[in-house]
Amino acid sequence: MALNILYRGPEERGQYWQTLFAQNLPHVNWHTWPNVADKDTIDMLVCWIPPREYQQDYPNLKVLFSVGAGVDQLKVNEVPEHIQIVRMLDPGIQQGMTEFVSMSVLNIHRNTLAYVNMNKQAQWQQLPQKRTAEVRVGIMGLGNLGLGAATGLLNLGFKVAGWSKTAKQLSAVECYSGQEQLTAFLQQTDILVCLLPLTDETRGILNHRTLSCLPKGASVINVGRGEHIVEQDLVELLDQEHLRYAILDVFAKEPLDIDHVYWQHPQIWVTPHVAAITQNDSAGQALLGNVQRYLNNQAMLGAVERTLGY
Ligand code: NDP
Ligand code: OXD
Repeated sequence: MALNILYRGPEERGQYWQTLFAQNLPHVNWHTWPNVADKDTIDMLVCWIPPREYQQDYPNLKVLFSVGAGVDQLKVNEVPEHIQIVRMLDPGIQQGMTEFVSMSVLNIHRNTLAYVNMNKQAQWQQLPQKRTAEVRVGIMGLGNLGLGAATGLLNLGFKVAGWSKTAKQLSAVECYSGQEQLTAFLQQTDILVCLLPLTDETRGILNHRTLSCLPKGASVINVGRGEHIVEQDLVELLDQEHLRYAILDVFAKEPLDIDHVYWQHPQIWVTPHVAAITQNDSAGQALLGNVQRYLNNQAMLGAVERTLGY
């Protein structure tokens, strides 16, 4: 029986992937939401946010593919057990994230925000400059993206530590794991990078208590999800100058409201969820590879562990 894939997302990406599948797996039928003649035939759904009634509308759905690395937007807990959830392991996303984290850490390290503010007032002032080897970057989340970012930062000469759920041993990265080592990890971090998935365990993990464990003058980069941070606590610690800067790419509500306090805050730099964009070519290959694995009865790469939520 033919395999039927339903795609929901930007038109250009859909056309690119449809062509890729037609060239490589011509017996697979590609449909673009909402144009489906027989909804009962759909086996796989590829999307960022699924259509509202997808579980009822596509009763024979077997796989839900996220077009992004994260899956929290799919509401993992609400997806029935018989539907497998697979996230996107796109080398293009990893490369983009390594670039964004390196850029953000360097901007904090080289005082870019301070110089931009001083520029506006024609103020000539040289700020003290440390060497990268004196700066400790701590990455929360040592998964696909955290490991890529760690490599990029090590290449720039930063001291790198990481925190994950399970214990790891990595050369050149000081590894911490579990709740019991979170405080020790934070206490030795000058620039904190959040690259965690959003789960019940990680929601609100950056709050007054945890952010206060960072040394005075530390900075925060959030490229995980907005809900990892308790916004009011972050702003309070920036205002009190316990924290120096925050570079924020993700927000609890996106787009960020026009009157949100973050926009005008002199110590905050906002970017509109652009740290790592899914790349049509490399992500298309990743999707194609997974569909081929599925057809060969092999395990797909990036399959989500239900009990963990990522
Ligand atoms: P992975 O699943 O590969 O890695 C997740 C990491 O987080 C793992 O190291 C895991 O630990 C750790 N982790 C999970 N839960 C906990 C916990 N409770 N305590 C400690 N560590 C924990 O994910 P990726 O690296 O691919 O992606 C991470 C996130 O980045 C995505 O979920 C998404 O939210 C975000 N993202 C943001 C983008 C942007 O543009 N801003 C783009 C792409 C992704 P362990 O290794 O022990 O399992
Ligand atoms: C992703 C994202 O998860 O863009 O890929 O945030």
